Amino acid sequence: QDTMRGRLLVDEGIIKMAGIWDHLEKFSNAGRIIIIACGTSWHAGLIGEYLIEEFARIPVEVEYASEFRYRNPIITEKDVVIAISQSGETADTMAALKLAKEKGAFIYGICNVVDSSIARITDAGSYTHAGPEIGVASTKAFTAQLTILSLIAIKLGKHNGTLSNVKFVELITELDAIPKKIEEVLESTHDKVKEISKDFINAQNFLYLGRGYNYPSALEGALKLKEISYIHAEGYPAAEMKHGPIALIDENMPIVIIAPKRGHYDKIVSNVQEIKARKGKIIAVVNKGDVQVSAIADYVIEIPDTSECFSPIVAAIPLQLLSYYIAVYRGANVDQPRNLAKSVTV
Ligand code: F1P
Repeated sequence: QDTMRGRLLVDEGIIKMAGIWDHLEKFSNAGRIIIIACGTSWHAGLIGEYLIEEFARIPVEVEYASEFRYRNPIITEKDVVIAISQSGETADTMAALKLAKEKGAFIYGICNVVDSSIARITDAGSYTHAGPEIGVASTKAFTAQLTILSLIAIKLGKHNGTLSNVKFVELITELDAIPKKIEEVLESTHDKVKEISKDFINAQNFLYLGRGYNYPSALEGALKLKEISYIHAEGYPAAEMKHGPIALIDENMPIVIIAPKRGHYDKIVSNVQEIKARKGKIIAVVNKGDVQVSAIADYVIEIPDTSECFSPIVAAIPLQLLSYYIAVYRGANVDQPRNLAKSVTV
């Protein structure tokens, strides 16, 4: 039945929404794909790298547009450049794109705002259609960007023969189930996250840790907290903890650890034990029914199970809620954070 549903999704053109349908050869023949973006969109780009390399086996580089534009990067006509931008107006991303275009690269855009400046200079692209982002901090655009990147990676993998038909249908079917899981996670984690937030109103610092696909989730969780609650937060790959950040851990350090069971779980368990031994306050995002991490963590937030590659889409929701409620309890304006603009045009 699942296989039938997967086939139907493909036949109905769901995967066509990824917009690369007419450019598969261009992508497949690319020497490499360079993803350029800023802020939250850059974090989506990192997950895009994991997705495209895993499923389509094309080398991917992810660059901050704000760095790329000022250095002298090697770009050739064989490169495909993917620009990700919610607003489609970010000046750094636009400048980096112009540079890549001058060197003859094929430019693909993933934007939310239709007919925005970035959308206009691209050769092709996909709109995320996430609706207007009212607040400055990017939230639903992020999950929509991840969805588009998933579709691109899966479609390319099928085209390149690096993804079997069975796996292709399995992934598409699972992606189709994500909206339901998002509704579920919003409903099931909301009150819990709101409660947890109250204990961290006066926190000075936060660490966010994750592995694999959820390393960029950790970066994004930390960025959301910085942007709207003005608490200093660092996102790190959990495996890097021992190379420095472990020195920061004591009873005053809250640590959000993203620990779904299908993402390097055993390794995460040892990270959690290391944190506990140093008395860090652990807020764990785990799958429903989790035992090992939950037994050690101080706070547990349960999310539905998904393949590791889609878990950042689901994990983003409680992370966004956590930043939101901490900011609200601190009296911050969550929609208009100080010093930030919706699109950074200079
Ligand atoms: C990039 C970005 C956002 C951030 C804030 C400032 O915007 O860094 O990720 O939340 O709004 O701009 P964009 O290029 O994705 O519109």
